Amino acid sequence: MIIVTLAVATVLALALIIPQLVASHPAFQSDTVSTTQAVQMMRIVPEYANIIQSNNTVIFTDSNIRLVVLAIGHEGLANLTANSPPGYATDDVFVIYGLADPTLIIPHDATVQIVLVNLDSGIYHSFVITSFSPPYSYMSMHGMKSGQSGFWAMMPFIPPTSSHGVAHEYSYSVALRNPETLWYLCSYPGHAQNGMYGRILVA
Ligand SMILES: [Cu+2]
Repeated sequence: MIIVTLAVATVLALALIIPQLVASHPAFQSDTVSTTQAVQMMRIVPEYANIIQSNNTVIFTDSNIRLVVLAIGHEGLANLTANSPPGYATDDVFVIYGLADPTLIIPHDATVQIVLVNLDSGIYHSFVITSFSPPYSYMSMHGMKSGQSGFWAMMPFIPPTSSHGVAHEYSYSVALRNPETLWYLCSYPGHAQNGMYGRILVA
C-alpha cells in the first residue's frame, strides 16, 4: 500500500513539475491558431524569401528570418498546394511557403525563428535541425547529440489539430553561424524515415 501511495505521489509530483520545466524554458513558445490562420500565415511569403518552384527551393536574403512551417499529411498537402513532394517523401511532409520539404538556402550568421504548426488531425510532429544527413532510421534521433555535431534544438512533439480546427503552434529561434549543409526533420518515430525532412544550405 505504501509503495502504491509513493508511486502515485511521484507521478503526481512529476505531472506538476514537468510542464513547469517545459513552460519555463525561455527558448520555446507555444500557442494555438485556427487552421485557417495557419494556412494564411504559410501563404504570406516575406519579401526576403524567393520561392523557386522548379527545384523546390526557398532562397532567403535576410539574416533575420521568420520561417512558417506546416506539418501535414499527403492528403492535406494535396488540398493545400498543387506542388508535389520530393520522391523520397512517402507520408507526412513539411509545407513551407507552398512547397513540400523544400531545400532552404539561408545566409550564414542568420537567426531563424521557426514557427511550426501541426495541421495533422491525428499525428504528433516536431521540427528539429541536425547535421546528420539522411537516410534516417525509425528512431531518427538515435545517436544524435545536442550541439554542433548533432541537433540544434530539441522540441517536444506538437499535438494534433483538434476536431474544432484549433491547431497547435510551437516556435523557437536558432542562429546558423557557419556555411554548411544541415537538415530539418520530424523526430516522431518513423516520420523522417518516411521522408519528413529537407535540406538547409547555410551559404
Ligand atoms: Cu512528424
